Amino acid sequence: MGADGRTWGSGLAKLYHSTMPPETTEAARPRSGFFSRLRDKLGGSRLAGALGLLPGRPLDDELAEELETELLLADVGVDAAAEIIEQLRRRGAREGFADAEAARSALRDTITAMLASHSRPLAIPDRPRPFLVLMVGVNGAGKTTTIGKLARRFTDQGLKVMLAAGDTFRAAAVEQLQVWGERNGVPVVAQQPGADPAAVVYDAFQAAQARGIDVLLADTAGRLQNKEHLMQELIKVVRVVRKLDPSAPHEIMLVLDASQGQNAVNQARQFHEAVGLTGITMTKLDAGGRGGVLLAIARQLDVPFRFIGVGEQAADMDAFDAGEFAAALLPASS
Ligand SMILES: Nc1nc2c(ncn2[C@@H]2O[C@H](COP(=O)(O)OP(=O)(O)OP(=O)(O)O)[C@@H](O)[C@H]2O)c(=O)[nH]1
Ligand SMILES: [Mg+2]
Repeated sequence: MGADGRTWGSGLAKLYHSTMPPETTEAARPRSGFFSRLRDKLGGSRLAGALGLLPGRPLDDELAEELETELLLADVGVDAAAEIIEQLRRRGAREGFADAEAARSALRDTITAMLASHSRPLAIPDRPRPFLVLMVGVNGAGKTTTIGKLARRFTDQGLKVMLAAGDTFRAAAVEQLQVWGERNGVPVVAQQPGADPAAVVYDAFQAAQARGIDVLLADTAGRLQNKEHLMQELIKVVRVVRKLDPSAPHEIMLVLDASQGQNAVNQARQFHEAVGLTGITMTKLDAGGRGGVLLAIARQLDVPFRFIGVGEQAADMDAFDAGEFAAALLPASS
């Protein structure tokens, strides 16, 4: 490991293991189609009520208000909802809607178009090495879990992965990361609790360079986006690691919890202002979150949407896809 870094013993990791959801194997839990599971979870039927009334009737104020309410319930936000309704109104005036399905399909198209330019997957290029992904986000958003999922994904792609325990703040954060390291068979660089996160990531980057690692995934402590000193800590991590590679971090990924609703917009804006995000991943779409907030974020920030998480297991994540996401928010048959 790095000069001052050390790998935590697996004993601690085993202890912590008891507080994490156990890993289920793929065989033990056959997956239905990923997006059909997401569709089930998102329960898009709530959006369908107003649309069912559209055929044979103009999108008048009364209907627009009903549709707006349904969009707001899906966390779409006031401005994005207004834009959607305006576009739907124009399309309705132009083409009419033959039936409820035509109206739904028009709404899906509108949502897809609003998200399409943000649908840019994270591809690890051949250079630079190591490719550093810095994970940021508020408390409990799913940063560490997403690192575990990404480690699995990149390992499956044949890439050499290493994890850096940049969360030196929360008790047991290192052990949680260590469990994910063990599950994926990848090394974890860590220091003692309370260590400077910038030093941890710096050392881990050097260790990754020395070991020919392809992708270094760096965890950070959860923070409130309005807590200035925590943001300063992140800014320092970025500044310090740039001494080793001026182009690093190569991805600064914000993890957002879908169940936080509109608050995610402020989080995205404030993290972007502090460190300059290059990607957003949304978690917990299986846990009551509607995910419509991505439409609000898409209007405000030009930051790609990378992945969506729908569970606690390593396989419960997929690349963001605008069309599939829109379809999940609004299924054809509801
Ligand atoms: N249902 C569900 N749970 C998730 C998902 N992603 C993460 N979790 C759970 O959410 C909780 C918090 O996840 P963590 O990965 O520890 O979040 P974090 O951002 O690292 O949290 P801090 O380290 O405290 O800042 C854990 O219980 C995870 O298992 C998801 O996509 N779906
Ligand atoms: Mg964490």
